[in-house]
Amino acid sequence: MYTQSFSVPDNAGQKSARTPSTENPELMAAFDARIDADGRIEPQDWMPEAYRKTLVRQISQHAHSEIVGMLPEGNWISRAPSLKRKAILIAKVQDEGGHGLYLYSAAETLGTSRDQMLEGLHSGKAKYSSIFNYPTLNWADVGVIGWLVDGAAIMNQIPLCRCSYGPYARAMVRVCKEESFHQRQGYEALLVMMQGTEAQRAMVQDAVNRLWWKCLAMFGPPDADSPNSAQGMRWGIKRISNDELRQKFIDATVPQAKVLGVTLPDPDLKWNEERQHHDYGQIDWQEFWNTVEGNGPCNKERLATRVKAHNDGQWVRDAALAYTRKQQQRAQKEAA
Ligand code: FAQ
Repeated sequence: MYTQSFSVPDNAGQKSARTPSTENPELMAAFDARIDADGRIEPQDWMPEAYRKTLVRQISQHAHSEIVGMLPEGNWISRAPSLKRKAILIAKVQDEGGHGLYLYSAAETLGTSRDQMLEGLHSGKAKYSSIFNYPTLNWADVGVIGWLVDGAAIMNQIPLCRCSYGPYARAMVRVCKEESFHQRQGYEALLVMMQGTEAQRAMVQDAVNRLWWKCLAMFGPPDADSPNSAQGMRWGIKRISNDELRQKFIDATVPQAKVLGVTLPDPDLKWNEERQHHDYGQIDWQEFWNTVEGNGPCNKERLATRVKAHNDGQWVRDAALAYTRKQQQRAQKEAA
């Protein structure tokens, strides 16, 4: 269960004296009692290594998703159809970068360094959301990312604001506010296109057709095939299951699609009076796993772009470190 792609060394988090043996039954009982009482765990608190490891896995994957998620939309900054859309898109992509940074900071409080996490991403060992391995072929894709991808991200992230790990939960509050703006801007951009020409309407429908099923897969495998869910729920990291969130997203999106005037590409999508939910068709899980395993249409391109950006930015990190060293030397001289 803990053989995740981002493998945290077994001694991660044991650097500080605050982490006694995981065998200590008293500490374990106190931890369990806090979780049972729906309390928060903070970085200085004792926690079982498996809890720490799960959080590093999830938070770092989440951070990587935000950072890699900048790429499909970033491709459109230079091709946005107006100055207004360009300004909005620059701000949105910048927000996603900010989310990545809050999340890396939250994961660092668990005793894993940012360099370790980035190494996981750049070497292809770490996972990030499957959705960002698909191409953005036309301008409507940018609107659909806002409407559906950010929409799915919010549905998944609102419950994370109540996650048992304090730094992650607090980061999620701001992230969700910003994602909510992103979702609305995407929907508004699509509404404008749908009131435009026949060609614009066709572009929106094409983008929805290509991205709908990929967005449903963002919530992760069905509950029955989700190895991390049971323990994640027990620890109050996950509050709502993958399938339940997927269902909530579908139920919320169907009326929005109607207002927009697009057809969701699923002939089996229909309201079920008895369940009080929409029934929907089969997600292609084989295609999902193929993408998660690195073989989706854009995996290699996304990683190569990310690694190049990191390497190209080395001089900025070097300059910042040199500046800090100089400041420290100056302060020491003045204090002497
Ligand atoms: N893609 O046992 P579960 C965004 C993996 S942010 C790739 O169900 P868990 C913002 C999973 O890691 C989007 N891999 O796992 C934005 C696990 O593998 P592992 C990201 C996936 O953790 C918008 C294995 O499958 N959001 O979009 C995916 O209990 C627009 C078994 O799965 C988050 O990361 C997937 N879709 O539940 C940016 C939210 N699904 O690690 C730019 C936080 C599953 O054992 C533009 N994360 N896997 O090797 C979560 O809520 C959870 O981690 C889940 C997965 C729900 C994603």
